[in-house]
Amino acid sequence: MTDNTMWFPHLNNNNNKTALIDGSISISYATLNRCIEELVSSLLINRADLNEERIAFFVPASLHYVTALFAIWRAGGIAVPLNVSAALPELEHALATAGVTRLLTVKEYLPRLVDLCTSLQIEILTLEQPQPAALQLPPLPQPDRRAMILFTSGTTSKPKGVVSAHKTIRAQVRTLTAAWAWEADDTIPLFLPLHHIHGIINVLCCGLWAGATITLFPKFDMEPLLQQISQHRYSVFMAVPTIYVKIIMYLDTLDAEQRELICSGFAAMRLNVSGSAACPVKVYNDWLDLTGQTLLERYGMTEIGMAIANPYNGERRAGAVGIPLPGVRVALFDEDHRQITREDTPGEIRIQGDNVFIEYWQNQEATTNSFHEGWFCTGDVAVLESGYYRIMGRSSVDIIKSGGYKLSALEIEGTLLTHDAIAECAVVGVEDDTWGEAVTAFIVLKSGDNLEYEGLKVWCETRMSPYKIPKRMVIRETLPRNAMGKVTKPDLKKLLSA
Ligand code: MCA
Ligand code: AMP
Repeated sequence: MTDNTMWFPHLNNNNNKTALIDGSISISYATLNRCIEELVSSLLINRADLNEERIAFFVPASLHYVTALFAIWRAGGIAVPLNVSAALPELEHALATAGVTRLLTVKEYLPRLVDLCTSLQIEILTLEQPQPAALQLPPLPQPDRRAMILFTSGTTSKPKGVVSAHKTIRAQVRTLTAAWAWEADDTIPLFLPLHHIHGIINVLCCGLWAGATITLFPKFDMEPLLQQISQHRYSVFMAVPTIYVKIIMYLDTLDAEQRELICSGFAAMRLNVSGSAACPVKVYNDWLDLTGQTLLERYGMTEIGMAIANPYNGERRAGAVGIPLPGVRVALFDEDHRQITREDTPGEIRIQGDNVFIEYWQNQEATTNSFHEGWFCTGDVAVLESGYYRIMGRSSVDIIKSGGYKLSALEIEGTLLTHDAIAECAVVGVEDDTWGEAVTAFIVLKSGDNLEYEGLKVWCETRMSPYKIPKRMVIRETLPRNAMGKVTKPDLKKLLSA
């Protein structure tokens, strides 16, 4: 097997080591591989290769999720993992944009999906019983073959589909498994959402590539998770800053003995990683005091996987994201596209390397606009200080990071504007100790209309994912605008702090 066609080396029918723990069930690599092969065969009935057919799956973290992802890859399709907490309009956007033709799910979710799939002419298959088929395995997918579409919010009103090829995913996984010394003895809990890179690549794919054992949680569930941690079940822990904040707050509610049991579980691990949003220096210090663990903070993005990280061996600097990961080229540029070579001068982070995605799905304009002279332009601003990058912010006020999720203010505004009582609105992220930024909606009502926050929240529930729903609503007579008529969002933020 050449390097270019390398498949997950531990996934084979003779490996009896535990790959996944799903509730009370342990699943070996051999069993997982057989499930994948069965589903590959069932997806391929009457054809030799899926030829980049887009197959979506709406499945919580489970053996079924992992089987679906790997079977679609192995059969030559493009995997479209869906957010299981998404509202119907968001699902419709993802399915229609990606041109999905089949959707895999579990019986429990059928009622939620049937009407939508019927209207989009998408065939639904349930994973509990894949269609029996004679075993057939096509050749391993070629490295340039498109493998996955993940939807990411940004500076447009609707999320864009980020397309990664097999070689992209392989580069991301191999870089991280080497940089963070993943090994088959590792054990890791996976409680992050499985429609984003952090859960899919950093935890699931890296763990399976290394032959490690991954315990699946349907979501972040503090008490059962910490109970297992107090039993020293894990060697590696990866989370967003909000999760560290929540654990620190929870530990504070416990008596000294209970707290010590949990902290000793973290202390015994070999690695705790924080990412997806800035880790406040206070959280880094509190975590060190409580557990003795020096958090390894890293920086990434759906379009590039992980790009910059504090070293596994070496100084892990609080408030900094570290140095470029092996194989990733990082440079800062000023607004005139001149590369910045001096330290202490802020600039936009631009990235090159095999880790970079190939395109936004069927959106040539967005793809072209996001690259400059071969560099992917992240929109994040950083500065190099004594050899380490420190993130200073983003070039757009329309991107909000809440609990690790990247949200588009424009997308939320677009939905709010369809409310009968709302005449104008502007959404901003307001600094928040738990969420990083809290979604805040400034609203001008139509004349004579009323709106209570609770009513707005209920209205939002069928129209957007729960984590996009504004945490706060401010009713205003007008919105501050500049001479061009554009809402001046920094002024809105100042209004709140005043
Ligand atoms: C839940 N809620 C939120 C969020 N999550 N509100 C704002 N922002 C959020 N992120 C709301 C719920 O709607 C609910 O509202 C209340 O908070 C409690 O919900 P619950 O589900 O109990 O919260 P939780 O389980 O504590 O969830 C917090 C969480 C979760 C575990 C931090 O948001 C999470 O898993 N975040 C990780 C996202 C992630 O993986 N991002 C990576 C993207 P109410 O009470 O009103 O009903 S990939 C990426 O960024 C790049 C590649 C990278 O660098 O990694
Ligand atoms: P996403 O599009 O969901 O992949 O989110 C990627 C964005 O998360 C990046 O563009 C950054 O703005 C942000 N991000 C990720 N890691 C960090 C970090 N360690 N510090 C600050 N921001 C981060």
